Amino acid sequence: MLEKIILPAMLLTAAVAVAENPVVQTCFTTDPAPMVYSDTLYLYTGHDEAGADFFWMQEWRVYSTADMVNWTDHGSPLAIEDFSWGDDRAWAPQCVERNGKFYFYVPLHSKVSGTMAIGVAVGDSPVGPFKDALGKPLYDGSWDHIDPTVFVDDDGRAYIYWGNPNIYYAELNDDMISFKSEVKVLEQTEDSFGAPSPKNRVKGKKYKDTYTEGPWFYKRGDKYYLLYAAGGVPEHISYSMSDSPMGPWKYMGEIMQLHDTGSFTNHCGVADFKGNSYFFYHTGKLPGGGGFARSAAVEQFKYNPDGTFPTITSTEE
Ligand code: FUB
Repeated sequence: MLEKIILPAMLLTAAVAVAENPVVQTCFTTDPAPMVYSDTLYLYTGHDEAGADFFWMQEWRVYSTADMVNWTDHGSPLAIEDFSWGDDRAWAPQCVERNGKFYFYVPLHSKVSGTMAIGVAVGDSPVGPFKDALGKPLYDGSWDHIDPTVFVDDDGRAYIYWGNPNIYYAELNDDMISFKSEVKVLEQTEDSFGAPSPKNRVKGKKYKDTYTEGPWFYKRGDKYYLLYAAGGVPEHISYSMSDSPMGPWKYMGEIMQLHDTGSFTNHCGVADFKGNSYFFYHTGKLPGGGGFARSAAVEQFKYNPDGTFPTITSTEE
């Protein structure tokens, strides 16, 4: 039986929802990835351990809410030990639904390559249990292979992006666990991402921005969005937009500027839920928190009339 816990996440006053951050106050929760399914918002996170000196992370966690006020802790339905070929670094996840199955994409350290790899687990429920779908990595062989983000388009075609500091992308097959297209490295330019691809960046040159990691890919209306952590260390959140799922992309600017979040990384996920838009990210603001002890936070926001993002500021309310 799942234990229902009330986390002090949101206070409702009249018709206005006010965030109380961090969302989860019972443990450290990183790299928040929201998924809306059947009237519920599920939040998939990583899990930093208190006192860690690096991102030595062992499990992913799931929370859910029907009202952005009361949150249920579903524990950890997926961990490093569920991947026979992995050994640590349970980094930024995303779960997506297709035809009643739930596909949980994760980066983890691969014993096969000795670098990072993308894995995918599958389950029949948004809260698991999940099982390694392939028994091997979906994509392996470089430290670049982190932070997968997947979106199933209105026409049923599915796409995946990931990477640090290069951006990789491909179309997935209908089975969601194999590639339909070849995997390509996206050529970054100043117009598309604020700076050229890492290999073409001139040392010491100041660019508008620099893609770093943590892409979050989705469509809203007829526009495609790629949000990402940018600027190296410390990170802010920026975004690009496109009229098509595989680009070309246009750099649009910063969403969450650099400010004192107590964490040198940031990592975003966005969802529309029950008529409101929410921007999830992480901070080091839970007591005892910091760069390796991060916590999911959320801000409600409104898109500009043309679909662009307003500037979003981190709050502790
Ligand atoms: O949580 C581990 C890593 O830190 C993630 O994969 C990155 O996006 C950064 O948040």
